[in-house]
Amino acid sequence: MLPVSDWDPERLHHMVGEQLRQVSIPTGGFAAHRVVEVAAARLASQVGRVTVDAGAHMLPATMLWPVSEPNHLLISNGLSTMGFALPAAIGAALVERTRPVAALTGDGGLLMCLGELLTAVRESLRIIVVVFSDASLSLIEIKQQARQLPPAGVSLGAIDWPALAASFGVKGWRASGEVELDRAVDEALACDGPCLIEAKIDRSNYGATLRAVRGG
Ligand SMILES: Cc1ncc(C[n+]2csc(CCOP(=O)(O)OP(=O)(O)O)c2C)c(N)n1
Ligand SMILES: [Mg+2]
Repeated sequence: MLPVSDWDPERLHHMVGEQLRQVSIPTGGFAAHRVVEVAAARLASQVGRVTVDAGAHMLPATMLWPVSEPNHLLISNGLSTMGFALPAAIGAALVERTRPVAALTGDGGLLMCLGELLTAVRESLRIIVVVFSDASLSLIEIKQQARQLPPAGVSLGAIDWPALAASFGVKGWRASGEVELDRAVDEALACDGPCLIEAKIDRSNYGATLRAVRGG
């Protein structure tokens, strides 16, 4: 029998609420936490597993995606390697083919492993890739800003993600707001192979989120 917990449920409830608030700082545009919430509202009950890459987007993604079963959110914890979400989603989709897998990834991380999309195509794996498109290695950019350094080596430049997906024979959508994302997710659920949704985000709250979560 487990010993009686000495955790204070009220304090715990307060702490969780505070952490959720820290990753949900509103912006004037389409913020990453809203991407997670809108995508999860439709997808969380439909997908077998969700995978998350490394970067600023992982803070709202891991905190806000509802997970009801052990091992259903996969992330490279500790080493936090980029380029993890898509290959991990391929593994998860091979293990369980009945339900789709959601892969939540930054644009930088996806670029590191994009060739794997061809593997997913070849194996007809139902993977819904959601790219947090901010044309930046945001987590590193924020750390540079925190040290009052000018941005260096963090800008990705423009990428037409739906066109890139199409060149792989993969269906793609661009969502710049909640209604577009909701519609794209709905259509993505009907795909019988991999597909890709570019969520064009406003990353202006990442600095405040990171300061709140990590204290600097
Ligand atoms: C293989 C690897 N290289 C470098 C890093 C260091 N790193 C952590 S987050 C990050 C930027 C991630 O950019 P992106 O994928 O666009 O996500 P964003 O931070 O913009 O959400 C980098 C370079 C890493 N974690 N893994
Ligand atoms: Mg990025």
